[in-house]
Amino acid sequence: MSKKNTICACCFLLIAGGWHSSVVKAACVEDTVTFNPNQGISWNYGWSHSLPEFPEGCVVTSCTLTIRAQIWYWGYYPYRQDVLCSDTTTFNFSEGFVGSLSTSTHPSSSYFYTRTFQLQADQITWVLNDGSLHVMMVTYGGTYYLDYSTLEICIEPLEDDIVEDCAIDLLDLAFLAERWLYSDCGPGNNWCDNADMDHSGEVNLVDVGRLANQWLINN
Ligand SMILES: [Ca+2]
Ligand SMILES: [Ca+2]
Ligand SMILES: [Ca+2]
Repeated sequence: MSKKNTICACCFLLIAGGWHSSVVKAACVEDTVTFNPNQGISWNYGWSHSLPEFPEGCVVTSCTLTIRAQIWYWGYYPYRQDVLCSDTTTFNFSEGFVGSLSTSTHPSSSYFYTRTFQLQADQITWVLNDGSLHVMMVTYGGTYYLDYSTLEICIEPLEDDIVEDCAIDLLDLAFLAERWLYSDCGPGNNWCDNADMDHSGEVNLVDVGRLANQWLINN
């Protein structure tokens, strides 16, 4: 980035304004752990998911755990298996309960069934704090097969967050300044890496005005 361009963009940021439109992009990331679906498992079984770390300020729209499993034998009453999660490798039912597999979710012992659970607010913070979540299948004497487990989290991106990190800040301004007056923006280069916010093909005053607007709204 040249110094001249940075100064220009900063000046414009102070004087520009007024232009505004609503563009909300979906941003979901997921992590899938696969198992050997032919390998029978007895008793409790744990695994871990790992996602990128999330910056503070991200608004989570959904966070789900999807498990595909076949329950060959339920074991003793209450004929269910419980899914727990944890921030550590220690699990407890009161904070970590995610959901249950039962004879209604898995009616036949001959088939795999896929079930998706919504994580609770506290459990989502365990994902956000370092991107990782520990999961445990708790059985009551049963035997089962696991195919895969997927942890997915969806973040609501800030409008016009050029560097999509849930904050409108100097990083976005610097990024825009680096692309100042680029005129070859299009779908092929993701509109100059989001810097061409209005998709006009060029990074110019209109884009700086838009960033300024979001800056005022979000800071
Ligand atoms: Ca964690
Ligand atoms: Ca940003
Ligand atoms: Ca533009």
